[in-house]
Amino acid sequence: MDIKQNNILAFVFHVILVATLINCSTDHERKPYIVYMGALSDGAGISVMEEHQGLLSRAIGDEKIARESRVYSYGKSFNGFVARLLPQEAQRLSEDESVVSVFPNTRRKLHTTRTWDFLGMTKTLKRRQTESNIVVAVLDTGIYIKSPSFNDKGFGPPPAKWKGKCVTGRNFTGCNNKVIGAKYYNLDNAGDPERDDISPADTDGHGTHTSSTAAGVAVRGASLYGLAKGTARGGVPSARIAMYKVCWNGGGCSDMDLLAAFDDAIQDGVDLISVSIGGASRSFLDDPIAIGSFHAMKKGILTSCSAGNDGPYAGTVENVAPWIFTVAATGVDRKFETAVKLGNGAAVSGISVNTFTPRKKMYPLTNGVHAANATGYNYGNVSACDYGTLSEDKVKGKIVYCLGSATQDYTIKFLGGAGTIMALDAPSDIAFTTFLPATSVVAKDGISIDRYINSTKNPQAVIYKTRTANTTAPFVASFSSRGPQSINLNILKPDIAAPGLDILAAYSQLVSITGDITDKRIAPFNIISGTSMACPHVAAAAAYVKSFHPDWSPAAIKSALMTTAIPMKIKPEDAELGSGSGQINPRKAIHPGLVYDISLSSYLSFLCKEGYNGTDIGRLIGGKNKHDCSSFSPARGTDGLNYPSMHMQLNETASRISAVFYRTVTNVGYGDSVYKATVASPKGLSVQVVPSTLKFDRLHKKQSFKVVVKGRPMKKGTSILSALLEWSDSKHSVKSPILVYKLLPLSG
Ligand SMILES: *[C@@H]1O[C@H](CO)[C@@H](O)[C@H](O)[C@H]1NC(C)=O
Ligand SMILES: *[C@@H]1O[C@H](CO)[C@@H](O)[C@H](O)[C@H]1NC(C)=O
Ligand SMILES: *[C@@H]1O[C@H](CO)[C@@H](O)[C@H](O)[C@H]1NC(C)=O
Ligand SMILES: *[C@@H]1O[C@H](CO)[C@@H](O)[C@H](O)[C@H]1NC(C)=O
Ligand SMILES: *[C@@H]1O[C@H](CO)[C@@H](O)[C@H](O)[C@H]1NC(C)=O
Ligand SMILES: *[C@@H]1O[C@H](CO)[C@@H](O)[C@H](O)[C@H]1NC(C)=O
Ligand SMILES: CC(=O)N[C@H]1CO[C@H](CO)[C@@H](O)[C@@H]1O
Repeated sequence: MDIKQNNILAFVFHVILVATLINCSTDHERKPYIVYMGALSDGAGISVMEEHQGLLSRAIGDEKIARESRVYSYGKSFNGFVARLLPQEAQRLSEDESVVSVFPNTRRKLHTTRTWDFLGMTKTLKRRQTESNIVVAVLDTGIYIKSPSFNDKGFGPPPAKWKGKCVTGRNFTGCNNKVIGAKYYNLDNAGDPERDDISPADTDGHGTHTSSTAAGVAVRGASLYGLAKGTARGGVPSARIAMYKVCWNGGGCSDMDLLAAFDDAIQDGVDLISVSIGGASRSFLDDPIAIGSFHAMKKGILTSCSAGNDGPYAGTVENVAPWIFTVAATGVDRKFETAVKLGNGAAVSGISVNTFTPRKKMYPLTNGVHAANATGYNYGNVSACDYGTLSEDKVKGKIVYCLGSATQDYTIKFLGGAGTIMALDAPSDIAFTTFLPATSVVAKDGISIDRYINSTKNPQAVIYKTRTANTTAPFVASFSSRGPQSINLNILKPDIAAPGLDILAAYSQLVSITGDITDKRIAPFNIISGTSMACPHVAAAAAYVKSFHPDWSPAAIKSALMTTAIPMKIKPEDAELGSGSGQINPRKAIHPGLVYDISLSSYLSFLCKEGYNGTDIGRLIGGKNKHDCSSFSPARGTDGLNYPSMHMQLNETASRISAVFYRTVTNVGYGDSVYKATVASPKGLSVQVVPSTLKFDRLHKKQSFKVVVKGRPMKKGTSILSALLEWSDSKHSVKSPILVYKLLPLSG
């Protein structure tokens, strides 16, 4: 979901989340739980459904109730089911040796044209024919297939490997050769027919936007009412799209629906999965996105996920499993400026997406204090123009100046105002689409406007239509969630960054551009912001790499994009906790030189090292043989994984810095080559690479090295030390950030 809607909906979703997590012993109501059983067992003689029914009967102790309580069986790509259970039944199931985890179903939230040129992927870029065999799965709010971005002119039939389906329904009459698959999941009845189409149709706009960002065809002259005019185009315009609708208007995105979509997508033959959805981080075996993407990875499918919109605060990153590509959002070199002129001739500039052209030269101007409703409720903040504090009479036809929020435009429109100027407490980089002529200004400019209002009898102002302007980029968007992560402390997340601020892409015409029913603006393209918008950029970049290297593993594709990313102009308080390895550079990523690959068994060793139950880990691969942690070679080093970035978290009491990272790189550049390591490290951090030269005499040869990081206790008040390792053969530059993070002691 884009940022603004997020603010409103987040509360609702959090309430649901808390309610389902409370283990209420007096509650005898059955609730949906997900029972996850790992990989499919091969040919044990009974069907998956019978197996589930048997398990349920034993746990519940009543065959009839057991039959009624089963909601859904997964069994295409992994094993598991959903059932309505009492807490003690869920407990009994979790103790069964065939079960990996049991967790209550929760609901999660949804988290341009120019962006691809900005990323160096121009229209004339070299592309492979194979791009049209690539299928990008998008788990989202559905799709508006009539959008010009999904025109299938010139596309042949779906690739032969495609096994997916196309479901029709209200406002969705079928697929085409661009959007080759479309399904919806409503196991939890999260879809309300009063608010959404129970079909793959997109009544929100989000899914249409993310899908077209990944793989929309080029549409010339795309804009939002003339704003951001240019050619709208996905990153891999020849690739196919498969939509799996798992998010519902007003109902959020249910865990059980997400898992069902993964179960299908993996089997359907997709190449990449893009998931712009998140929720609080959890242990991997209780997290549907971590589970689904793990089974996708096993089948060679990389999953790209949004990092979340809870920045700029530290520790907010979501979707952190090491096999997920976790994406932060950046701003591009374009901003949306909305100018204001005051009656005294002064000009002020703010940001917003204001599609309205003024009809008059000037409008009367007022502020919340002057427009207060004397007889109204006496709660609420008048200067912030809170709902219920203003007088309709004093607002009608006027531009109202309000403090502190970028969301009062709705209130002012509701009261019949002519516009709003909002002064933000903290600077923000997001331009929101406004309900009426409106802009957000910085506090300092706000004070000068307020002073002018107080200084004259008839204050006046006019708000102009938004114009685009150049700005310096890239930078991490303020809302983009930051690390460090809390699940595996020594894997750096987010992994990578891509544009997610003010992105123009296709939109659903079943909804207005603000989502509000009183808004009559229906448009084929819209400008929205979020890590949701960044995620499909990375899915597309990964698809692009895959079209050149169809045999590369998900980890190799991820490595190629991470080690060739452009390190970002970073704020010292964030460092790579904001941007990961940097902004994607897809053109470079098709020739990375070296890759850090990760095999399935390395992931399993890593999970063993992280303390997950060995029997459960064995279940993730299935098969006849019993596996447990002793079957996998033990993970070595501080992080225990061949990750393309290096990270170490210290707790408050840790004194010295001491870490060893073991790494193996595979030569994918030239047969004969010599790579030398260089390290840029800050004062107080010693980084040694052993050996510091790697010689390769053929392609695909692997070489190992270790990185020894040492340092004295960090200076008081310092929490981040960030270094950069670069392997170079003079033609390739293979970069890995090394980040040491120390929790600052709680003050007081
Ligand atoms: C002021 O508030 C009262 C109470 O909510 C409301 O009935 C009245 O219509 C408001 N007056 C104006 C002019 O908006
Ligand atoms: C009203 O809101 C503004 C902006 O958030 C804030 O600066 C001010 O302190 C608030 N006033 C009151 C009385 O809460
Ligand atoms: C303008 O007047 C209002 C109401 O008297 C007051 O709250 C506000 O602080 C004044 N603004 C400035 C910038 O002086
Ligand atoms: C903005 O950038 C574009 C592309 O780099 C350039 O052509 C244009 O002249 C710039 N505009 C301004 C106002 O600097
Ligand atoms: C893992 O869980 C199983 C079943 O819950 C238990 O029997 C076993 O002892 C556990 N293994 C380890 C290594 O903790
Ligand atoms: C902090 O880390 C040190 C070294 O890893 C460990 O011995 C200690 O128990 C940890 N302290 C806390 C509070 O976790
Ligand atoms: C834009 C559009 O076609 N909307 C239709 C969606 O479906 C409902 C119910 O069938 C119709 O009433 C709308 O016209």
